[in-house]
Amino acid sequence: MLLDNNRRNPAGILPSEITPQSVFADRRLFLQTAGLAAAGLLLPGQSRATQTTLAYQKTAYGKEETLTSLEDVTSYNNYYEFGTGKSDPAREASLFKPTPWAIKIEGAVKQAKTLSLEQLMKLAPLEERIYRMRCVEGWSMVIPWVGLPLKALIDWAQPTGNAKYVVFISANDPQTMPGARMPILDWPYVEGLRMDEAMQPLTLLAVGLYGKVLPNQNGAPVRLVVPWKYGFKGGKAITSIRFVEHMPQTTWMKAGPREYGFYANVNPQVDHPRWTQSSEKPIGGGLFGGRVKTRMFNGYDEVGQLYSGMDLKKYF
Ligand SMILES: Nc1nc2c(c(=O)[nH]1)N[C@H]1C(S)=C(S)[C@@H](COP(=O)(O)O)O[C@H]1N2
Ligand SMILES: [Mo]
Repeated sequence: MLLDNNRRNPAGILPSEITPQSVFADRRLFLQTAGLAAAGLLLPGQSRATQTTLAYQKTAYGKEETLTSLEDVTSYNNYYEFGTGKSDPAREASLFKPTPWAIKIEGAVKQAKTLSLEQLMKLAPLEERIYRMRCVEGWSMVIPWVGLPLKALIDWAQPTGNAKYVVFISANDPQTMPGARMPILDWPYVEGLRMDEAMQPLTLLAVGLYGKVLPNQNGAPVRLVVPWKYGFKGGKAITSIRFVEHMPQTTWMKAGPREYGFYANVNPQVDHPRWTQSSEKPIGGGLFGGRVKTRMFNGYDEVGQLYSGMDLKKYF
């Protein structure tokens, strides 16, 4: 049959391949878009982020710092639910749906309840805070977050006297998160803070960066930011906040108890078993692209009092 067709059509074009002009134009447009996406010019998951501008107040936090570029902040990520490669989240997170969103408040609270993203964003005025972030892997970025102090949510949640720690549970949606379909970590991603760390005014629930809502790869629609701790404390796409009496087992403690402690304070004197923590590489910057010295508590000295009397080599 194929031979017959070819005989009738010397150019070798099968009837099924003769496309009406309009369909062809559509397909060309699609291929163009796909090509741009493949070339990294259209960052998947950024359409919501690039369209939605937030209303927020500027603050003095970090205004002396040199910002990491938006391009680097949104294309070099750790988000294992979308794969373990740094460029995986920007490429793979476009199917993830950050709206509508609700956060469960549970555990040791006066009353368990749920709040929407919109309700959350009304608990306190949104602020821009420029924070230095340091990943335990030895790289850092300076990011202009938009968010509200976690303290505002905790005050609203009304924890009971039994609440000594706060647990943050990230989204676990294998349908839209290819990494979550694989046993890379013990899903869902779980992080935790001691109550006084959670109430510390620096601790932020971020809903945006660079003035716009969070791109999916950075933890849309809401993620934790704790600037004096290694990046892994900042759980992304938080679905539940649970108040508990005992120190929780977090995802990274389970994955490597010798490597990742509960506190995870940035501490240049406590090396990771496999590499130094005394210096870091600023992504996209630094003098001649080199490393800079890491500061205790990532330079946020005011948190030191939270740990007075604690042996920070033991409680790493
Ligand atoms: N749910 C979830 N949250 C996460 C991670 C993750 O894999 N899954 N990675 C953490 C790590 S190791 C870092 S360094 C930061 C990176 O945040 P960024 O990609 O917005 O810079 O997210 C943290 N939050
Ligand atoms: Mo990290």
